Amino acid sequence: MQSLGTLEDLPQSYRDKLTELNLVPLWPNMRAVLPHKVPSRKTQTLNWRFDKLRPLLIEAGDLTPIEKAERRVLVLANPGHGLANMQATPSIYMGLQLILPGETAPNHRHTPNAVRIIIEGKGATTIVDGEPCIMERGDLILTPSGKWHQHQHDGGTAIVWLDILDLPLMYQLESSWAIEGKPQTTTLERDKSFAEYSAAGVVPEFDFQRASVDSPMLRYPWTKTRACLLEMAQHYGDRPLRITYVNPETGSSLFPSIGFGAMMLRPGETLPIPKRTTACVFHIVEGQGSLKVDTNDSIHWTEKDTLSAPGYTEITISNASTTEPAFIITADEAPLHRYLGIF
Ligand code: 1HN
Repeated sequence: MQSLGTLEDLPQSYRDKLTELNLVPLWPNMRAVLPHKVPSRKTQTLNWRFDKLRPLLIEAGDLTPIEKAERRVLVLANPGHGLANMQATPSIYMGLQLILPGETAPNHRHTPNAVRIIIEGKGATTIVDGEPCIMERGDLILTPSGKWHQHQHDGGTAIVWLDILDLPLMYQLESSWAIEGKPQTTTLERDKSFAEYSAAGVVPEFDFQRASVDSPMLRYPWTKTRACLLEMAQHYGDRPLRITYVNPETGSSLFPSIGFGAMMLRPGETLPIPKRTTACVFHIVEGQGSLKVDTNDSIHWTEKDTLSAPGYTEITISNASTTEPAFIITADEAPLHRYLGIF
């Protein structure tokens, strides 16, 4: 590879004149923005262990009342991106949110798309544009770009969930903003959209929209996804057990930015995930095992943990149990990469 001229090769007086006119020579920076063969990646492989994190989240409940937080969240920040930038991957934000019994996280709407994956606790509801969505372990609750949402918790113990947003992307696009709203009144039946789309291949006749980029189904219950993976296992021999979450009307990803999926690892199974361009995150719903990225040391994971891994890597994920399956929810930037033609 040809080595290129550096900034220091240029006379200071010339560099000063460039700066004065807001100009930068490309050639000293060329290799940094366009490395040969493999892109540079800031995303580090890591595990935010739930057992370590949980006490700090519970402590946040004592330290900061909901009125002072709006959303009481500890952000899973990937140090590779700089902690203050609150990125798990280039375009994925993740955080663990705590709501105590009786609390309400007030109504608002914003440009970033969000999904919540429930980790523990029962009795909370997110109202999305008037529709109350029940929140149970492993469920995906969608609040697509622009939809009003508020959370309220009527259960007896703290509820904790994982928020996944395309916030870093929206922020980078200088398009991240929110509006606060008056508390919503419930205008639709509980889990209306889930009821309408609860049977694959069947859609409600009068509300069928076909073209929307947002999924019309707002709650994807874990019990259904888990049962589907177990059913697939009956038919799949030893092929990988993976599903993709889709908009039930269009078959496209839940959001244009982030794709969601789930996988089941059979007892003792090791699944190689072929090299792909996108960074990804893993949330462990059930089980324990390890994650290996390229030739790095394996990272151990267990139930409720959340992990990240950079793109352009070979990932191997293994179930350490020889008797129980493991279930994992994944999120990645594949929809965006496909749109850009780089996947
Ligand atoms: C947000 O609206 C929620 O609605 C959670 O629960 C986390 C992080 C950044 C920006 C908006 C929520 C968020 C957020």
